[in-house]
Amino acid sequence: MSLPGAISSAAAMADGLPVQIIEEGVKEYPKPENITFTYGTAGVRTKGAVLESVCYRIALISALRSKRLGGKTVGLMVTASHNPEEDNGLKAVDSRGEMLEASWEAYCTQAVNASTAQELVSVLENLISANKINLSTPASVVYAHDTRPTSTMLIKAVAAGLATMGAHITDAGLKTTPQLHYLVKALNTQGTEDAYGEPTEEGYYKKLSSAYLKLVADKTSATATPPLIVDCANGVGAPALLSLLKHIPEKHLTIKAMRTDTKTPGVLNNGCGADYVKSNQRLPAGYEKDISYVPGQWMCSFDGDADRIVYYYLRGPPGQKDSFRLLDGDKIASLAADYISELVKKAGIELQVGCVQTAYANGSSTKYLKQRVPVTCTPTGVKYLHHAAERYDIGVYFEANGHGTVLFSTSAQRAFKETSPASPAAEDALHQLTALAELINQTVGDALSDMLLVEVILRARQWGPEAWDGAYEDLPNKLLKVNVKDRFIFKTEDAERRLVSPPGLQEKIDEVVGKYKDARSFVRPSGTEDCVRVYAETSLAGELDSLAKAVAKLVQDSDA
Ligand code: G16
Repeated sequence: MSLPGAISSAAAMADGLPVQIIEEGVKEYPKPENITFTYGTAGVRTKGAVLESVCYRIALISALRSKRLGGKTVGLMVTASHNPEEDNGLKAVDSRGEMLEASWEAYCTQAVNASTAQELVSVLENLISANKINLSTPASVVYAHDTRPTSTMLIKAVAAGLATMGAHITDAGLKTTPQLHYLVKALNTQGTEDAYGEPTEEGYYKKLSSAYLKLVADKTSATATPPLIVDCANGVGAPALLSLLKHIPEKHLTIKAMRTDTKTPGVLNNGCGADYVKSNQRLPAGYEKDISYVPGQWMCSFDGDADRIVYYYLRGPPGQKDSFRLLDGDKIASLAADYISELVKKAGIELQVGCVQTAYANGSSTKYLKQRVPVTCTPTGVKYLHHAAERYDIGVYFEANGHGTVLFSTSAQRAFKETSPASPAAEDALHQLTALAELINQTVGDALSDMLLVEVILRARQWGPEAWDGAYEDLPNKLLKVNVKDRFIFKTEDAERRLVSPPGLQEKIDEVVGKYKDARSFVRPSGTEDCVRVYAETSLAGELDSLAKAVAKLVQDSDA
């Protein structure tokens, strides 16, 4: 531990914060000048090289969060997920495995920007008094990291912050983000009747694989021949996928893992990964020569920390015009919501299945889903979708970018186990629902678990790519990034569908959009990258580029 004065027990803190040790920590991990950090969509995210002070300070807050929750374990994940390799970040995970309680985010932002140790201590003291935190309560924090080169240096700062607060520390090492969320929930429920699973990486693989094998035991593969090609984004999803596959006999899942290089500098998310494929609506770079085209072959891409997944296939040889077909988060949501609703009906139980999307959801997907289940729209960010999904008995939530999962309420899970089936078909549906609730990582979107879910549904339906793709036709859509001087002047309302600032810009966007047939466009600041995102959707493919560029130009001009 780099901080010699780290205190060893919570009891030593009963009289107040260890101010002197915090002062040493602030010296050891000084805040870079002229940088303002924000705890945004998914924690703090920026260049990895400038993040040590952020890691040290958020670790202090995490220990306080654990104390506030009576000593339950909370989590910290060092990752920048879909961002380029030189970026890094820190996300805080609450005790049920969900994202940090929103009201604490403002304290995180204040703490990471405090310019002196005294200022930092006063932010922490405000947090302690507003939340009535008893400092003598023990704290427990588990942390993990992805494969980025800066992760090793950053977890040292995390560990130092936790040691400053005398927290009980578990270093989970290299993990996917959803594995860390799983560990937090599993640690806190261990030994209770709600035990989520064995709190180890191995326990995670065992839980997913045994649920999967129950669900596919008697079904032939829809994707096994040819194998499912998985682009691991050259990230932590690669070793995780290989470990998972050790638990699943090849006859039940055949995978060809691609982009699995976690060692060569610069390759993470570079020309590959879910964000590249979704944003560019094309195969990972180089696939044209790296894969031999087989009609009907399924492919999917994870992102850098394996919390997103998108599917795709080719309708003709690679490179042939319009042969690439994307099955993104919206298509996965539709597949899952449909299948689960049908099972609920077959089981003969009264449960509300609902779906949660964001403004990025393709208009066709929303129309399709609304004809089947209630649909809610929230701002971007898993934290918003997750809470909205909790309001349904079974809440399916997916962002178009492939980040999502399904939540089963406690009463729904009880109904699966306690309902007396009226027929063998109902009994089978209840067994399937029970196994699905085990298979799906209910803490957060999880590429591995979502991949198994898709596989289960495709086998049950005996669907090939066209059948799934045929559910609805996406409206032509485009996502652009615009670099601006200060993205924080862009403020939104109505689940990010309209801008309230800069003044007058929304009216100009409305005017432009009005010139196109059945078109839609919105602008919002990214919470993970230093840019403003422009989304455009039209009914006529030929008009798409012109609309997206026109709105992007309005954003650029407003910044002049
Ligand atoms: C994170 C969030 C997602 C969000 C994405 C992009 O994903 O967890 O909810 O959609 O960032 O956010 P923004 O448009 O604000 O930059 P990930 O996979 O990068 O952790």
